[in-house]
Amino acid sequence: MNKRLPEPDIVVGGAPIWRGWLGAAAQAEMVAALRDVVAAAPLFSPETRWGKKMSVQMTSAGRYGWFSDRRGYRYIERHPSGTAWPPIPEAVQAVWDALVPEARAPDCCLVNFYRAGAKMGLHQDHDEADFSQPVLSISLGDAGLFRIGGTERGGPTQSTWLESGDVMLLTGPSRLAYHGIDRIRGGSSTLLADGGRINLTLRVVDQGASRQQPASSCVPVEPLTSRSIAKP
Ligand SMILES: O=C(O)CCC(=O)C(=O)O
Repeated sequence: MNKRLPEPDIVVGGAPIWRGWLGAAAQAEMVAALRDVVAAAPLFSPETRWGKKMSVQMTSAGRYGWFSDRRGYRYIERHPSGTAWPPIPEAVQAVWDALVPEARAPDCCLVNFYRAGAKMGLHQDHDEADFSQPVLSISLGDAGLFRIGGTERGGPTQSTWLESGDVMLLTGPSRLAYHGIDRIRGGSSTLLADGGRINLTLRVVDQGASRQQPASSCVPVEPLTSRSIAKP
C-alpha cells in the first residue's frame, strides 16, 4: 500500500477501510453525479444463470459494465439498451487517484443499488484480467452489513457495517476474498431521499498495455462460474 496514505481505520478480512472518507458534501456531490450516470444508463436487475432476478439493481460507468443473464456473468461494453456506458464521474475517479495512485486507471465503475431487503451473496470478484489491481468500494446512503471470508468458499467470515462515506479496498490478500452484503439497515442515512444504499466498485477489467489485445479478446463473453453469487 502507498506509504503516504493515511492509515485505514480498520482492516476486516484483509480489506482496509477508511471510515467517513467522504464527508457529507462530497457524498451529495457524488450522488448528483451518479444521477447523470443512471439517466444515461438506467438501473436494471440482472438475472442469474439460473434465471432468478438479483435483488440488487445495477448499472455501470466506464468502458466496461458488469452484466449477468442465463449465459453467465461477464463484462460488456454496452448497457443492455445498446448505448455505451457513460464515463466514470470525476469525483469517483478522484477517490481512486487519492487512495491507489500507483494502480492502473479503472475501466469499470459498477453501481449497485440496494433497496431495503436487497442483498448480495458471497462471491469473488474474479472476472478481471489482472488481480494485482485493487477493487475500490465506496458506500453511500443506508448502511450495509458487509461480510468477508477467505479465498475458499465456506471458510470463516467476518462482518462490519459499511456506512455512508466509507471507502474500502480489496487488495493483496483480500483481492480474491469471498464477500457480500447480508442486509441493509433501512433509515440509517438521509443521503438518499427515498432511502436505500449505493455501492460503487471501481475495477480494472482489461489486461495491461504490455499484454494488450483487442478488446473483444480481453473480455470474457462466455459464461463464467467464478463470480458465483450464491443467493441474490
Ligand atoms: O455492496 C457492496 O458493498 C459489495 C458489492 C460487491 O461485492 C460487488 O459489487 O462485487
